Formats: sequence, C-alpha cells, structure tokens
Amino acid sequence: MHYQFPADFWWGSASSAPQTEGASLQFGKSETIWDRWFAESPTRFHRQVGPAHTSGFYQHWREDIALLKQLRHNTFRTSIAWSRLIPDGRGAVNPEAVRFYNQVIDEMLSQGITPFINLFHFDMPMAMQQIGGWENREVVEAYAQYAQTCFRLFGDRVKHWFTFNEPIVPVEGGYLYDFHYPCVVDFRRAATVAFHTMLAHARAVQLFREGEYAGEIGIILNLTPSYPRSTHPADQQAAHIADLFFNRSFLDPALLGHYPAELVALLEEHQQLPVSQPGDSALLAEGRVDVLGVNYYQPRRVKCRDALVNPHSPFMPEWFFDHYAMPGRKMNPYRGWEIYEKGIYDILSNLRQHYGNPRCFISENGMGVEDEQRFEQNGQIQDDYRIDFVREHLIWLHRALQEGSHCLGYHMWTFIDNWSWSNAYKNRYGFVQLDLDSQQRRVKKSGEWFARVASERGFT
Ligand code: BGP
Repeated sequence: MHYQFPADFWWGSASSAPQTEGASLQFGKSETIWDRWFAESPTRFHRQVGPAHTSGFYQHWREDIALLKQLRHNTFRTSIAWSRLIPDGRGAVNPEAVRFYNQVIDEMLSQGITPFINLFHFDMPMAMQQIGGWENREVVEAYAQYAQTCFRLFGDRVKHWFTFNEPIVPVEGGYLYDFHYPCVVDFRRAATVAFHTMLAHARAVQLFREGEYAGEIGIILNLTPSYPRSTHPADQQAAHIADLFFNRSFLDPALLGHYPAELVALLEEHQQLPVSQPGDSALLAEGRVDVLGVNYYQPRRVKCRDALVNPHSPFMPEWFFDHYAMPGRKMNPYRGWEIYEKGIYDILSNLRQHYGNPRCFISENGMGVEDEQRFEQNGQIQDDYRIDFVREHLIWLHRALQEGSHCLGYHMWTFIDNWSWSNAYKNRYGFVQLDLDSQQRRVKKSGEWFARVASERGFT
C-alpha cells in the first residue's frame, strides 16, 4: 500500500530554545527556573547534567539549519527564550537576542524552511518566578508584553506563532506531581496556574489579532486519549473524568473559548476553583486559536478506583480514577511509555467529530531511547525501531486525513538529541545523534528515512 500525503503537508521536527541553545547565562540571557533548580538540586537531574549542556544551537545554528535542509524539512519549530529576549521578564529588550533570533529566522527562510515559533516552553524567567510565576496575575500581563514584542520584532517574517508548548506540563510538574520547579503539590494552586496560563494565552492571541499581524496563532497541547479498562459505566466515567482534567482543561478553552461546564462544576463542588475577575470569560473567548498543535506520545489508560477516597486527603485528579496498565500493551522498552499508534487517529477523529474539525497538525511525536549508542553500526545509529514508530503513526494519520481530518503536517520530536529537563540526556529522541563532548552531529538511519519520505511526500 502506498501512503501519499498532500503536496503542501508540513514535514519537520520540533525543538525548543531551553533544550538546544545552551549559552544559558550568556549574551545577556538571565536565569530561568531550570538554571535555579539545577543550581539548588543538581541530583534531581539525570547524571547531574544541567541546562547549560546542550547541542549548542546558539553557536551551531547555521550548521543545524543546513542539517534540517538535508533532512528535507519544509518547516521547523523552535522557541524564543523569554529570559534571553527580555532578561528581567518585563522591560528592556536584549539586543543580542534580537540579533540572534533574526539570524536564525532569516537563515531558515533562506534555506526554504518555514519557521514555526513557540513562545513559552516550560522556561519561566526566574525574575518572574520570584514574584510568584503563573500564580501572580502580573505575570500574565508581562507574558503578553513579551508575546507582543516577539510579534513586533519578528512578525514580518514569522507567520506561524504558538503561545505555549504543553501548558499543562508546568502545572502538573510544578504544582501537582513534583517534577518541575517550584515542586509544589497543591491542587488549588495548580488550578490557578492553569487558569492564569490560559489567560496569558488569550491575551497574546488578542494582541496578535489587534496588531493585525499576518499569519496565524495557535497553541501546542499534549493530548493523551483516555481509554477505560472496560465498557463498565464506572470505568467509562473514570476515563471521562481523566479526559476532563488532562485534555479538555486546555483543549476546550483553546478551541471553544470556554472551560467544560462539568469541570467547573466539579471544581466548585470541591472548592478548588481559582479566583477569577470580571472580564475573564470574555478574554478566554478571544483565545480561540487559528491552528492547534497536537503533541502525542502515549495514551492514558484508567479504571474506576479500587479503594474509596479518603475525603481528608489532599484533593487530586486521582480521586476519580486509578491508572491502569492494560495487559499485552505494546511498550517502548527503552523509555517505559506505551506505544499506541491508533491514538493519533483517535485524537484527530475526536477533533473532527467534537470540535468542528479545526486546522491542526501533529507538533510532536517521538520515541525516546536510553543508551542509544548500543544501536550504532559502522558509525551510524541503526534506529529501525524509530522508523517503525514514525511509519505506524503516519499510517494512522493518513487514515484520518482520508476521513477528512484537517491535519496539516507532522513534526517529530526531535531534530537532534537534546537536553530534556530533569531527564537531561537519558532518552535520545533525535533524527541526528549528538556527541555531547565533541558536539559532533551524525544523521541516524531514521533521519535519512525521513528525508526520503518528506521529499516524496509519502512512502510505501
Ligand atoms: C515533551 C516535551 C519536550 C520533550 C519530550 C520528551 O513532553 O514537549 O520538551 O521533553 O516531551 O520528554 P522525555 O525526555 O522526558 O522523554
């Protein structure tokens, strides 16, 4: 069977400034929560490798863009580091950063690669965290000013903007499950952070539209389709609630302009609703996006709770379901995540059936592998497992396209092995292998395969 994709399909990969640039505290860039956390608790980072150790895009951008071209990317996503552009979080713009991002954008365009620019990828400037981070409404306005600065500086050339990458992750990691700074575990504070993030998103969209910049603006969400253990109503309800917490809490405001009434009622019943101000609902309604980025890695499988909830325990989403490891599920043995390729099709079908078939694309999908050097032969990583992974996902994506989904492209996570938060270099995801010490880059077998698929816009 041959799988042909549309002529204008976006082929590429995604990355982020904090995971690739390096030059952490150089050229005017200020500290982010990652620099601070690493300085305070290096042992929480895999092999104690912190945010300064990257593939050095700040120095290697020209070489990397040439590699993107070699991999036949027609699009590429990275982010602009807020802490580099506006080191104090608000106020003066750093001219070194403007020069750097101008060079990167211009070089991409001159190589025929359309830049997709995201604004916030987990990298809160420390100056903003010190005044409360997303818990403080002042940060909403500071972020909006940062967004507007980006539109003004680069909007003549950048036509695809994204406000946030996976905004739920800093909520979960920083305020609920203790895997991001500031390591708080408190649902109500998490809900406030989530709400303010979405207000910040909406303000940026509002400013983008008021400024009449050319192009489109969207958001990138990690969606985890929720599957119940069985057709039993209690399991179905568990999956429904998990979906409300982990998908619809961001998806509904991004696409419909409001929160699901059921989620609001549930939080109200448990006294967990964040404080809002008059005008917030109208602002949220303005945040409806032009395009949705979907990051898909793994599904979420749940069942009804085995044990009764202790009403005196702190409120958590897990009051309503238990996680469930489906027997026989296919696992990525190198990362411990389930691989369920049909999930990509289920997400696209859900968007088509319940959200009016929005313009969207797969903005991340990928396979992390530990100790990947063991697959090296004759100087190249033979990552056939990654080729199979991408291929299978693309087959399901293709099917969704044939059924009418408005999916415009596919971006892999990621272009080059990169620093990944507290996992550092534990899981390698790139089409390009990075030698961290020598900074040498070598295209993996999957990169060559992807280049062929992208140039032929399909595969057999
Ligand atoms: C996504 C993030 C990326 C990247 C990826 C891999 O959720 O958007 O920034 O980190 O996950 O994550 P990990 O290295 O933990 O496997």
